[in-house]
Amino acid sequence: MKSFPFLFFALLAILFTSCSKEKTPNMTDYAIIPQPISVVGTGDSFELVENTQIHLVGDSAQLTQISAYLQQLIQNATSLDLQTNTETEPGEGAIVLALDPSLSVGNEGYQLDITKQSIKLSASSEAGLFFGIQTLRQLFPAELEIKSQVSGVKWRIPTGTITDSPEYAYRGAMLDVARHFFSVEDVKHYIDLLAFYKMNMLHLHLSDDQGWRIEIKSWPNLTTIGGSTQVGGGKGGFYTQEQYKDIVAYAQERFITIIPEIDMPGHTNSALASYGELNPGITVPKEHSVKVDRAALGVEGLDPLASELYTGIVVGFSTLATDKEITYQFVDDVIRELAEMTPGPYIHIGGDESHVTEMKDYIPFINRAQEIVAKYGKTSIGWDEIAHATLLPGSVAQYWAVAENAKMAVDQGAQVIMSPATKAYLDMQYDSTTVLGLHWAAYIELDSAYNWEPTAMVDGIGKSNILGIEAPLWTETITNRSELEYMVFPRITAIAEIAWVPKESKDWDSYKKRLIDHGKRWELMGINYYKSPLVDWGK
Ligand code: TNX
Repeated sequence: MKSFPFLFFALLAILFTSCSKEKTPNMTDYAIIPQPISVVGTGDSFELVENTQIHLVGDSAQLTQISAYLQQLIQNATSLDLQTNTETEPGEGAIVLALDPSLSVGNEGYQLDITKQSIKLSASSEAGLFFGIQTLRQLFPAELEIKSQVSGVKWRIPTGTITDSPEYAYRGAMLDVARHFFSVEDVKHYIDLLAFYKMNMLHLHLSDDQGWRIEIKSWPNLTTIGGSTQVGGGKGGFYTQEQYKDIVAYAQERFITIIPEIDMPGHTNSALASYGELNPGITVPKEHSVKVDRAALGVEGLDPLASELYTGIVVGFSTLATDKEITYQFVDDVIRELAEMTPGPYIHIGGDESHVTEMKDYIPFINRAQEIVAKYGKTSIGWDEIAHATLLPGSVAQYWAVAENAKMAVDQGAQVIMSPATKAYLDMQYDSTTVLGLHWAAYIELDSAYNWEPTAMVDGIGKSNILGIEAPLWTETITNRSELEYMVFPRITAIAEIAWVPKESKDWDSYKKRLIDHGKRWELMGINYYKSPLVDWGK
């Protein structure tokens, strides 16, 4: 009986440690997408409370803006109104955002040190801090994503250290606002979702046969006529220059660069319907052609060669008149106005599927378009077909369909953006039962969207030739925000992980598990996502 008290206490101790073990958060179990390079947990937790402060270290106007972003994010759900300070030493319980140029975490990398007493996020650039905040956000309970006050949640995160930086500099998505128009609010919503996954490029496909979506002051019919409809014959729409600048600024605050695309010389019917001078004489496919209602649109003096508007989805029937000088005046004006309101380095000139432009006309056209882009201080991106032309130094080819084109671009010294239609196209159906989308390239289930390797797509194109990855969403069949979300989620997170994580660290099983938590977050955010049967989403 003498050993009884000992046994009793030993049992109690075992019980205690096993219980507290269950409660101990382990940072490595948290579902972060994209998976950070290094996560080391220390088994405790930090809790946000009333007097937690945000402490800024470093001198940068953007730092204040980043801190306001974090403050707002936290306030939405927690209703904690965290104060920001720069003067004093960080007190107990502070969130420190430190800009430290000497930190060697790469241009967009960050380090996150969380202890029981404080959170310290450091980076050598503002972008790094912003991406670190996205990681921090994913460590909080999913309810943080609710935009209104939540009660009964302890705002705790696990302690430990995360060191992280991206594999590719270009991590992008494309939204086709030409086939169906999307409002400024919809685009901003998409920008917010991309930011959550550390994407840093949004390519806007601003013109196509069915619609012209950006105001060009020197060619006003482009929007009054060219912007007046869309696939299926809806009323279409366009962004005024003010609205476009507003989108650009919104994206900039989220460290996302807007890349505007004017697709040329094919995919231009909306321009040809607006200005007959640009039309070499093409007519639109009879089915889905719509007469321009000049009286209703208030346009006069339309050139007799102007084509009709087009609301179908056939591709490849249109071309600009590549032999007319006015065409180059048009391209010059459009690029000039676009460049003036685009702070990012790139302008996308399209160049795809110009099936009715002869190669002998296509090549000089692309050469001249690139020169015009360069004249206004920007770098050209074009779909892989542009490799037939002489690429200017720095021009980028976007691989979507033809491997030989991508290889030709690389042989000219260009870098490539990887957007293989069979893997990265978000408009491809998940399987044969998917109602939205197309399947000309492939059915792309989640595993297919995740399990591909950019450096293994084209013989002779390796890591150093690849600027990054982009997932395009073409919108022939996508008409609104909810449909957009359904095609984008969850596949965009697979693309984000491919773009951020080195290939050795990619892990389908781990990704699939982490998605379960993200599914919960999407539900709280009100996102309509595809519940892939490959993921155990839970109830
Ligand atoms: C091909 S991808 C196109 C687009 C279509 C898309 C539909 C590319 C450069 N051209 O015009 O919208 O397929 O998936």
